[in-house]
Amino acid sequence: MQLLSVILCSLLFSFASGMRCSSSMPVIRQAYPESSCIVRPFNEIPGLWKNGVVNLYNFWKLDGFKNLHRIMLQNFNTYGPIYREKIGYYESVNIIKPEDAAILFKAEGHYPKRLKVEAWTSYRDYRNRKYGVLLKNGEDWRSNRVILNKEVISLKMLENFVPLLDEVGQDFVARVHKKIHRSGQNKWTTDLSQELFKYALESVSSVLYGERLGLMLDYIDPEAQRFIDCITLMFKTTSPMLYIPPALLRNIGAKVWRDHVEAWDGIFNQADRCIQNIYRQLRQETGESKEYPGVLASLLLLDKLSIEDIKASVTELMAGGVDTTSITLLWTLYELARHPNLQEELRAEVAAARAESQGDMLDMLKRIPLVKGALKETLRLHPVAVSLQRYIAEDIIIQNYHIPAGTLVQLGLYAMGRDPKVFFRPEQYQPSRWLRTETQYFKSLGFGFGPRQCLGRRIAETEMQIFLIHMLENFRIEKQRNVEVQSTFELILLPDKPIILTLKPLHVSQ
Ligand code: HC9
Repeated sequence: MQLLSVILCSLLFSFASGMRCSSSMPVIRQAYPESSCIVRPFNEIPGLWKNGVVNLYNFWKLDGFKNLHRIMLQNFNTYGPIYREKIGYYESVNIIKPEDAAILFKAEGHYPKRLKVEAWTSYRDYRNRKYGVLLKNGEDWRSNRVILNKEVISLKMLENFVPLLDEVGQDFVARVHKKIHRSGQNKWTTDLSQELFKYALESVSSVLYGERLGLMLDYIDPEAQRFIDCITLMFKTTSPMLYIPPALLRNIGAKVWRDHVEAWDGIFNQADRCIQNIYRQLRQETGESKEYPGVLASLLLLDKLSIEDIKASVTELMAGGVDTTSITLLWTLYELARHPNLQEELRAEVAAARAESQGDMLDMLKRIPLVKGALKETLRLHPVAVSLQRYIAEDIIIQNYHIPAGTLVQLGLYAMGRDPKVFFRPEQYQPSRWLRTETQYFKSLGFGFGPRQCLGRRIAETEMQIFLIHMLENFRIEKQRNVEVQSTFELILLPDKPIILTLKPLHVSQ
């Protein structure tokens, strides 16, 4: 409480000077001449944006740090499909409609920029570490991103990634069978989150480094476990710093800043170890090997980015690939446990795909539209990111309001996913809704959009699809009755309580 008042006072002094985007008279673009008479100025957008400090206090009283997604939803209910807001030093215009998302992304310019997460840039500056593509902007971002795209997100790479990811998927299944066997009850009831963290880290590492960390074994490297814990802590400590400047927290020696630094230190130390290891091996290696060596070695051999740039982006991919995919898989298993008939339908699709592709995994992945729909459906109801944002590069008009270039505009992804005007019966988990192509226009945005979308997308999607294939082929997923789980915001959305699931083997013991 005392800390909060210190912060509020300092904020009052440092930010009383007002808004970041000064709104001069609206400059209406030539493209909208006939509507210019009804376009309303920026200052008339409804919402609470006049006093960031008061709003921060109210936000804090509502436990907003944890409830951001629910507060956004409520704001759309109060103000309609567009509202303006300022909390602490965080100022934005919020939108919810797919057609408005289309306008937003058309105005993102050549160098799309999302909200600057100052906690992350402050840490890099503080420790003198390079930004990777996650944090870079402008031409530096573009030139790095173009090279990384070819090695990380291009469809061509799937043939390299799939065998690596399939092996991890098979090992996960073997591990679950072992746990079931050990339980002596022919089933395993547990909170799978720790297991899924390990699965996700093992998967992303095998793609990045072409090597296994060994996390599917009984004894695991304590450093790898520490890495996992550091990522969770890093996300958790980021959210308050969205509203309160990290420089301020650092000056007053706040615990949240110290924890944040400790978390990133742990992440970078582990990633540095993995990277050094591959680097050393590459230098000792003689002759060409034909096998795919992983993203990191490919980038080093390609020799188009500096080693420091490669290290920064590879670390980001490694850190960004753990909680995000594992939580999405956990939600998916939870939904499958709640919908046994759907689970059977998916299982039938997977069995048919297996037969038709004669077990060739790359081919199989092209034959599972409903499984892919399930993942989209999970990201609709339980998105990792509550919102997508861009600082717009040009003036736009949304919902008849003029929004000047440079403004931070956010699409409320969580709110959109639950809006009955956008999705028919939004409360229902229905993967088949994604099989109809006409309904998809700017609605499936779980990985973002355009050139700034998630770089890890292809790895994440493939890793999750392969996981579901193996799980559906081997286990029936059940849950305890009557436990409703909701989301809580810790920079990414997480389940607010442990999800306890029961896995039962489909076939008599192996
Ligand atoms: C969180 O209001 C809510 O894989 C804020 C706006 C915001 C900005 C940046 C977003 C963040 C939200 C959610 C988490 C995101 C992040 C950008 C990248 C991160 C989407 C919506 C992903 C989960 C990345 C994390 C990478 C890692 C190395 C930290």
